[in-house]
Amino acid sequence: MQKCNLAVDIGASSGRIIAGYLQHNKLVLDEIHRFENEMEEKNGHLCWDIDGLFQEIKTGLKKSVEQHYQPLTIGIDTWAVDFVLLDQDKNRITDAVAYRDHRTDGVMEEVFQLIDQKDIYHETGIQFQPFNTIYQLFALQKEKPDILAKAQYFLMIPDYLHYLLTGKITNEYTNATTTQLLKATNQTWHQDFLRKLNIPAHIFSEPSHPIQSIGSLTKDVQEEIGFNLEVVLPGTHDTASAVMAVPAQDTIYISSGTWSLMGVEHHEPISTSQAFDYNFTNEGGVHKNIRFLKNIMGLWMIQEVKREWNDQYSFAEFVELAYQASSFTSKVDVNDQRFLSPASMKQAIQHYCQETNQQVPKTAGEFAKCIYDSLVESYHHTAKEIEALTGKTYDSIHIIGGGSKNHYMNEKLAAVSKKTIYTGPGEATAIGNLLAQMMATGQIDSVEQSKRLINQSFAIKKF
Ligand code: ADP
Ligand code: LRH
Repeated sequence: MQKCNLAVDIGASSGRIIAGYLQHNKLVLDEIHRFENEMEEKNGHLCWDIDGLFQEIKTGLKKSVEQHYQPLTIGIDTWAVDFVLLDQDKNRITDAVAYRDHRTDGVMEEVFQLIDQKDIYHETGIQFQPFNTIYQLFALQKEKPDILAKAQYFLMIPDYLHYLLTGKITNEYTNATTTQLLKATNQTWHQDFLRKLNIPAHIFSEPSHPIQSIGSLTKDVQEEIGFNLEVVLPGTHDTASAVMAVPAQDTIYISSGTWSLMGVEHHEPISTSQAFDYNFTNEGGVHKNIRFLKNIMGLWMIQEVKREWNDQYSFAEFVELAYQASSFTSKVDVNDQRFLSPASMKQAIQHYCQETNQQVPKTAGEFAKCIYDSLVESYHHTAKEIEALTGKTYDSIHIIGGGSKNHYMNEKLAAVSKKTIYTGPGEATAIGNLLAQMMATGQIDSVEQSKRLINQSFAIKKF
């Protein structure tokens, strides 16, 4: 039996359970289980199948033993901002509504009537996204005040999955920062904002920092899977775990998946008026550092086009089709809110091109090239904003996550940015999650050692 740590990494498009262990100064990964994740309509809202995700985690735990592993610890990370509420008996009283649901349409502006927008930014350092938890909670308060009145516990998605495993209530820090309800100065819940929005303060618990054990499995889970192990908090925000696995420190990174999260690691928040104008965020890092970055609409756009094409082409095939559509040059502003949750991504892109008097894409290759070129243009522009905001010039960009396999975009970004582009690892988020567990269990003792380990263990490509 090989001893290992288990990372559960669930992104908006898929989840995976990866076993990791150290061997000959290398981090070895083995994918135990992979499953789809998608939103579904439920009670009039777009929701995640949270019970289904928990089943997949238990399936992964059972498979790990069948595959001859002895897992010592497990930690879960997922996408940010979404949450559920529990009542006083710790029963779930809300669906896991997804951030692309339309319940937050126009809500951000209503909140600005109650709290000055600039105050929100200066106090929290978090960028404005219509789906931030603060706006989701306000939408819920308007739609179902009785539910908030009954609520006793606020749990973000990974907190809830950790609760189902252990029975322990935590509000993990890195993910809590994405609510836009934590004070940047002392990492406590913003009592004044909560009061102004009529959100009960008692549902939140003091944020727990990653790299610590939260307990072992409940009796029920132990009986079902047949063994016990410790649950260790990683950076439960997937992007926080991903940033831990950027192979270098003094570089711009792009965590490229459903979203493209582009930024730098910083020692303190930058919440100047220029950062406000450029809408940059200061999310909490695993080592209490700051993830200074911007959300860019990301590969969600090609995921949706792929789905509308009935999955006729794989992601790798879309990349090849983009090369073939070389004469197609139309581009869109990827951060236009129309692309956040459109009924049809293809139509949303076509309308944008029509409105801006550009050639309208029709073939799969034209759509792919339009999306990739537009994302690259946005990366190039964002790199300049990062340099202006930090007052530093960066020679390189590290691309991590599933999107780092898109060599069309990698080549294009190298050409337009004139920076060295490094790509990989593709499973950066799961790696960061594992590194946190290995730090908590004394297998790794410094950030430097973890960066060295990544470089020794994974092939990093250069463009
Ligand atoms: P998330 O965890 O945010 O759901 P991932 O990190 O798994 O996302 O990345 C998914 C994205 O990676 C897909 O949208 C796709 O565009 C890209 N991708 C995955 N495999 C390939 C491939 N073989 N070639 C090109 N792109 C790929
Ligand atoms: C990426 C991510 C991102 C958030 C978004 C909701 O998966 O966590 O950092 O902004 O999902």
